[in-house]
Amino acid sequence: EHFPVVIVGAGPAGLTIGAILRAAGVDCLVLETETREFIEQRPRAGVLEEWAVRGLRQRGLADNLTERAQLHTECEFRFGGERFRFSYAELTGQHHFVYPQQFLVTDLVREYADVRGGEIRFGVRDVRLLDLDTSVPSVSYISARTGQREVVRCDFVAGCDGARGVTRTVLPPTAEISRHDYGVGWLALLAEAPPSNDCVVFGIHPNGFAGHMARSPEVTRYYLECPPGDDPENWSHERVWSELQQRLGAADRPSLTEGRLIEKRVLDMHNYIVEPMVFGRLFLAGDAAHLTAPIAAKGMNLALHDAYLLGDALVAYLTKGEESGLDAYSQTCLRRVWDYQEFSEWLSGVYHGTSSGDPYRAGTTFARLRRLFTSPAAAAAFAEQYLGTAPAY
Ligand code: RFL
Repeated sequence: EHFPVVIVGAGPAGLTIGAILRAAGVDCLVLETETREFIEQRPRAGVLEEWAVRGLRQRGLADNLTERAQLHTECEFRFGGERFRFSYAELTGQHHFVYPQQFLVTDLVREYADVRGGEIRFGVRDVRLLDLDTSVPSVSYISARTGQREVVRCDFVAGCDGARGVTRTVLPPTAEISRHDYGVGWLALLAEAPPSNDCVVFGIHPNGFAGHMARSPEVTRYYLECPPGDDPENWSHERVWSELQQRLGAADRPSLTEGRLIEKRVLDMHNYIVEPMVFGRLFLAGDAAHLTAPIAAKGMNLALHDAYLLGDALVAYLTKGEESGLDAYSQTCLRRVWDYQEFSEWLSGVYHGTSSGDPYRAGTTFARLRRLFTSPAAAAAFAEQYLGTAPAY
């Protein structure tokens, strides 16, 4: 069996690449360890930048999103019992789209498989990559259907299997992996409760950071800074809501609307970046190549950025023999990755400075926050990075 491209992983990156290839008449196969039902319900990210949505629209992948996504124009910082509104749309004319990741994945699966006729093999196990440094690589896996190991030959492998995948593990020792550990954990929560504010809220509090992000009229995502490696069981319903009320409280606002917690997991906040994102005929995309802790809500956007570039570059090569897109792929992706990494680093300083127990870090945190609300230049710079700039190409 032979496919021009085998895509490992049916997340936003892999499915977008598949949809781009199918639209250009390039055949491909997607391999996914989970079931379709599982990936269509896995809640994660929710924030999409304008250029990322434009990219989906240009590729015919944003019909449902355009109808259902919420537009966000402001965010709010709360500290010292007060709240400070940051109206980024007013400053830049741009906004954020809020569209839960599982909705996007559902749309992409439908478009790739049901509309464009692409094949996905779900429930595969033990994916292995072979002969990547030749022009005839192959991928093997244990099939859910037959229980047997099956081998697919291909011209290219797209490694889109996320942070816990296997494609990154076959890189040679020459690949450089940079890591950064923020030294904090975030308790990621989903509450069956309507949002308690009309925009995203960042609580900067001596007890730790807290975040409030609408996901839908019925569900709200919350984050609570906690020690890395903390056990979610240490966080009872009562403790969670009491900390959220404290850390997100503002004197002139009613308390948060509480609800049942339907997700409660600790994320150890860390990042990694693989350079280059290419090894022979293997091209990594999305979290497989670079993990960005959800501090600045950038991960899904970066996954889409990679997917647009790799999808277009593979089409150009496989249909016209043009190599320039594939040659530039890693470098172009990494420029944006590092830019977003740097912003996450800056924002982490703001979120975690006052709870660090270090009065020096608390002092610089407040200086950053004051600057944001008193200096138009600082506000413009923040808005630009918070919203992400459109790619130049
Ligand atoms: P994904 O979405 O992880 O998809 C990878 C897919 O590969 C499958 N897989 C394999 N398939 C075959 N063989 C293997 N060996 C495999 N191993 C794994 C997996 O089952 C999965 O289906 O990666 P992709 O496509 O690169 O997309 C990246 C995004 O999912 C990720 O960056 C975001 O979710 C990060 N993120 C956020 N990003 C944002 O832009 N905005 C946010 O607000 C935001 N919030 C978040 C987040 C991530 C979170 N978690 C739990 C990691 C909030 C959370 C809580």
